[in-house]
Amino acid sequence: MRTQVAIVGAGPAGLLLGQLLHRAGVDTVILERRSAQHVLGRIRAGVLEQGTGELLDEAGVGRRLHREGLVHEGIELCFGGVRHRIDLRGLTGGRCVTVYGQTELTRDLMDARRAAGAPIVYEAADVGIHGYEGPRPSVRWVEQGRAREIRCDYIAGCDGSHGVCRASLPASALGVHEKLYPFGWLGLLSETPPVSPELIYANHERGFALCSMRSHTRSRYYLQCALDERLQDWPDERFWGELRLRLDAEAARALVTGPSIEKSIAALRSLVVEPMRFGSLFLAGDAAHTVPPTGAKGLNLAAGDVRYLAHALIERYHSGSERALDAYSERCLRRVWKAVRFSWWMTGLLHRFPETGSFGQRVRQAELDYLVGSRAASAALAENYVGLPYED
Ligand code: RFL
Ligand code: PHB
Repeated sequence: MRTQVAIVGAGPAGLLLGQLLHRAGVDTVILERRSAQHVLGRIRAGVLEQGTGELLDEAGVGRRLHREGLVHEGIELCFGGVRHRIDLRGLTGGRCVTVYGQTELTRDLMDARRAAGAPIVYEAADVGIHGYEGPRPSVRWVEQGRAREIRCDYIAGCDGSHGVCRASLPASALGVHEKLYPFGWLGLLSETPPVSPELIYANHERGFALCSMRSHTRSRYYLQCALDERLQDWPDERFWGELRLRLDAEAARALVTGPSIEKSIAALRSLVVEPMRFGSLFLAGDAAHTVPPTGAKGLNLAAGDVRYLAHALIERYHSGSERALDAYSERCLRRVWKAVRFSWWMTGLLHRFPETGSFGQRVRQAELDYLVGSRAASAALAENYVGLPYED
């Protein structure tokens, strides 16, 4: 078997890359370790930057996003028991974000790939990448007990933070920059109307809380929790009670509770590996970097990498030029580091860090106060939240 680009991983990065390349006449094969159902069952991101929406339009998969996605022109910061609105649209010259679940986006991309008849192998076991340093790259895997191999020109490592592509690289070739945070997020999804029309990011002495949503009837809430917290210790009533305590009085009163559909705990970390290219292997999305979810950047960064990679591969196949492929890693990393910085800053601003004591908490309060009182500081938050521009 042979293809032009072998894509490892069918999360949003792999599927979107496949779709952009397919529309430009570049052949791809996608290999995914899990089943399609498993991939669709993961509840993750919810906020798309405008630039991500534009890329989905370019990929021809933006129709349902525009029909069903909720355009948000602002977010709210809650501290000291009071909510303050950040006017995203007003502060960024008209830019907004759209609330549209990663699950929905993944479904749209899966449907598009099926409609295109482009190959995708689910439940591909023991995926291994070979020869990417030399002239004959290939990917091998096991499919229903049979060993398979595909030769290709390029390999796209879109296999997330626990994938095989990054793990296959020699440690000496990689620069790894990591920061772990001393807490996690406990998330709950429920079939209840959102507490407020816009997202609420709350800083409270009991810890951070976030009120998000998936639709007018489905809510997504998060609580900062200890790293050793166990799900079984968090029955729904305890979650709702704790959330109420961390919100302002009006939101606490308005909160509609109901049975959870999903509950999970995620540790928070920042990680970047450099470079993002090794010979004919290109890393994209969570395979190359992880950000804490506070700034809603993970999925959007994955889309940003894919945008640069797809355009570079299309240029290579259409004009023979490798210029954009050669610039890929540096170009991505410039944008990635800015989002890493923003996510780290938002995390520091809004969470409770017990080890920094009362001094740290008072400095955070002063910064929040400054932020909502200064147009310049609010604008800096807003322009990062809606997404920084691309280089081309
Ligand atoms: P994914 O989605 O992890 O997909 C990688 C795919 O590769 C497969 N795979 C393999 N396939 C073959 N062989 C192997 N050896 C393989 N190993 C792995 C996996 O099964 C999977 O299908 O990475 P991708 O495509 O780079 O997408 C990244 C995003 O999923 C991620 O950044 C976001 O979900 C992060 N994130 C958020 N991002 C946002 O932009 N906005 C948000 O509001 C937001 N909220 C969040 C989040 C992540 C969260 N968690 C769970 C950490 C909220 C949370 C709670
Ligand atoms: C979500 O809806 O899951 C979500 C929204 C905003 C974030 C993180 C997660 O910053």
